[in-house]
Amino acid sequence: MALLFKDPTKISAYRDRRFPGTQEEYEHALQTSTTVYIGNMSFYTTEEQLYELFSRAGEIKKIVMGLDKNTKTPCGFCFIMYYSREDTEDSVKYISGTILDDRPIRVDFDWGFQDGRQWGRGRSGGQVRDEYRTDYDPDRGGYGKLVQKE
Ligand code: GTA
Repeated sequence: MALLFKDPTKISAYRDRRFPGTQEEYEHALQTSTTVYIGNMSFYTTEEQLYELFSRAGEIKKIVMGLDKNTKTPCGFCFIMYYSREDTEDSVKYISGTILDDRPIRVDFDWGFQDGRQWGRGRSGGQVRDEYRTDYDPDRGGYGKLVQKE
């Protein structure tokens, strides 16, 4: 099972600019951590819905909702911590791409949750990617924040 993810460069396309370590340490964390990041969520998806869906891969230790740092309301992502690495890998393999609240969600390996990571890093409070969007997405606050300012 774990062999499938042996090459850490293939494990995730995302790089957290705020990871406090070397590239080698980052890759090691991705290979061993029991945390996944969920992206492309509706702002209206609840923790209960996440528990129901993600428990299919294994027992969940904790869910941390991603929040807009200004409004303190959900802004379309979360972190899910499992107890076992095998369940973490199953979550990425089998749940990524499935539909939740009419949206294909993305499940990505994560280096591990730390306090502070639950906040959107965009200048307007939400996720960085919602600053740059040019489409209209009613489940994620309408137009991207930069378009709204025009
Ligand atoms: N494991 O894919 C992910 C992931 N994402 C997208 C966010 N997080 C993720 N974790 C994993 N996998 O804790 C985590 C972050 C943080 C929390 C919120 O979620 O580690 P964020 O989405 O608000 O900000 O994070 P993040 O991740 O730092 O932004 P991103 O998307 O990588 O953007 C980085 C840079 O690219 C920025 O400098 C930005 O200016 C630029 N950028 C991003 N999108 C665009 C765009 N469409 N056009 C131009 N520039 C862009």
